Amino acid sequence: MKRKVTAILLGLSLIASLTACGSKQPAEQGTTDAPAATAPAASDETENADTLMGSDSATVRFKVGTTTAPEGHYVKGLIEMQSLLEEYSNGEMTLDIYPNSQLGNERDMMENVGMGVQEMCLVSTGPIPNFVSDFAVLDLPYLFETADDAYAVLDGEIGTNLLSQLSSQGIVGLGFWENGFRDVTNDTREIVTPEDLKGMKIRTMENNVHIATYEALGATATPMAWGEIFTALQQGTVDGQENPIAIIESAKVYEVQKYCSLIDLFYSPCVLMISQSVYDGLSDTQKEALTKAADEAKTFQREYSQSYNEDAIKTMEAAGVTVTEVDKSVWKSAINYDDIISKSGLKVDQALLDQLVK
Ligand code: EAX
Repeated sequence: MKRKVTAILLGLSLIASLTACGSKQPAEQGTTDAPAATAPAASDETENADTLMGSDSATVRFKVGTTTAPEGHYVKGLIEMQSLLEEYSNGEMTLDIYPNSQLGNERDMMENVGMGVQEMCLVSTGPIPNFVSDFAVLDLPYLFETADDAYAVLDGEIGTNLLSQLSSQGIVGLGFWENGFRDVTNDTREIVTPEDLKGMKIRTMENNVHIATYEALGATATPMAWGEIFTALQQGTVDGQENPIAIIESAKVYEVQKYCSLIDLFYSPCVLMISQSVYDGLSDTQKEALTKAADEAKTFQREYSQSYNEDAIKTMEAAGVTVTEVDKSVWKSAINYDDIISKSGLKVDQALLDQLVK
């Protein structure tokens, strides 16, 4: 049973009308141990609206949007954070989670969070350089060898500086969570080397570095928001798309794409964002609960994401998809940063790039 709950967020400028549901009992709050991240049986585990809405009794509620499927790694991390936030705020604060682009595409959600009309979102770095240009360096191909290398940079000085630049947009960055290494799917032929990409129309994110990279590899890059992609694949407007395995599997992209090549071209983080005006209205104790819950959920979400891939690949193979390991050194040798930087129009902060490449 759903019912409407109207929450006045801390008497601040933001008054949000929020939808909550009545299924979660207070007794469910306050889980002390963060469950260990385990590989999901993604296809038979469906999160329903009742799981996604926070406890009814919480009075400070944040709507958080993502474009991804309820079964995917973003939402699992947010569900974990919902439970931690309820615990650390003694039931006062919670998240209401809206997956599947219900609150709009990533660009729109960022804008809305910046304007304070939506409290939170979890978005990939895809649209972020359109707001804060320095983020684009994170999208360069083969920048990170391993996820651990990426975590070290994203949780360190470089990541912290990037997150703080979001304040220019009215946004507080609560941390880098994980989307993952991006692979490519298509329905035309097996892709083993960049040669096989030639002439293919590949959907990319609306991100100039990604577009320039695919163009440099000989594909025709077709940028579009995630929400439009399924129809584009079904109708053959594009031949393929690129995303981390966790997204490909949880959104069942494999049902319309026969080939998946593990090129790991970009490491894709995502950023948990909250509106600056909402954040500023919280008490120190509330901010502390929020930060603690976000940090712990980030660790959980990354572990979960890492554990997901192997099972997801098995699911795809069982569905008849040809999953191809590639020789990444061949792909790396086809990449030239100067070329990509000039084609993407990236105004690179050379010191930042040098620091990253080092
Ligand atoms: O943020 O647009 C994309 O391809 C993203 O990877 C997806 O929406 C998750």
